[in-house]
Amino acid sequence: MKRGLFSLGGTILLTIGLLCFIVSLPVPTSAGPITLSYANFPPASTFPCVQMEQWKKEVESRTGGKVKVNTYPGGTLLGAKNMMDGVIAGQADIGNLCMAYQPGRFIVTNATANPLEFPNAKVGSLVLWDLYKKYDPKEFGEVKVLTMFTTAPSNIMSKIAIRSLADIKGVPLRASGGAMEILGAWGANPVGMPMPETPEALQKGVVKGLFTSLEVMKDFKYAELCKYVTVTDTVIYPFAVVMNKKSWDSLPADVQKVMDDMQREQALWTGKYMDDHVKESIDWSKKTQNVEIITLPKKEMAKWNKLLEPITDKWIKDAEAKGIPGKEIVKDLEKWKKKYSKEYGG
Ligand code: DTR
Repeated sequence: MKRGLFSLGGTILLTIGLLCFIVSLPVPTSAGPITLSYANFPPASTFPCVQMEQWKKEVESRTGGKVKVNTYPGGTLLGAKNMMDGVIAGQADIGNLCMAYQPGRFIVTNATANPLEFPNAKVGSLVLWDLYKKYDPKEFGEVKVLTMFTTAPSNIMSKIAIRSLADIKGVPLRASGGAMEILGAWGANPVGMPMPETPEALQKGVVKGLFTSLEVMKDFKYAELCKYVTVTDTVIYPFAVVMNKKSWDSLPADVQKVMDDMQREQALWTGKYMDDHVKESIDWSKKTQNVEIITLPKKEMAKWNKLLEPITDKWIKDAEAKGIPGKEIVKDLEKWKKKYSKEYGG
């Protein structure tokens, strides 16, 4: 009897012990992948969103599915003007912004929006990345920068034929940031607005054209309204992809390494995509939309370029007045432009 009770007691204790042990075991969390939200302002078909989907594909693949990126094109999560502050506030983990929309806030990186005759987006993007890496501008201090890239050089797309400075005089044309200064120097009437607002402004006749890279003739179907392109190959627009600092700090080291290893690679990938896509867009515009490509005679082009000379000097003066080494920065941009033009075409 005693032995029976004793073994019963032992069994109960054992059972309790076992239960306690089981309860103390950590609950296997079906945590699944780390999920990140990525906001973008223009429509899904445009180059900043093509880059976003490429980055998503690469990160998900290179992390072996440890990370899942949910993308929000077309301003569905954050728009062109509140992208940076939205990411800083954590409304999105990641966001793509165009620094040209806030020239007073992003002074250093908008140095690339001076008329420095960058030959294409590959060279522009690699130069922008070197600029960011060397000067580490404080305006990006509250975020983690994942990559930067630029557009291809800008040209005039218009409803009316512009063949001379006389033709462009007083014509309302859409642009942003440094490109506004250039239109003003040529005597046009620059009208500033982010890209997504441009289709309506063209439809309503608020503007008679726009001044940016030519892939938009296809991606935004501007070729249906603008039957003329005046080739100037002038200013590029700088972009950045930024991440909320807390979101970045919460990532495992191996995931951070994957993203860091893609920074410069993505700058070049996007430059290549942009340059190739501009060629496709021009061909499509000429063949299917009967667009006329106007090349200015050398003498005429020289007159246009002459008017732009004061712009970079003014940018340097304004930057130096704010304690930013404007002169040194422009010297570096010219040096890096020369270096990358050798490899990526001038
Ligand atoms: N920031 C630009 C540059 C630009 C060129 N192509 C696209 C496509 C989608 C958004 C922006 C851009 C501009 O506003 O012109």
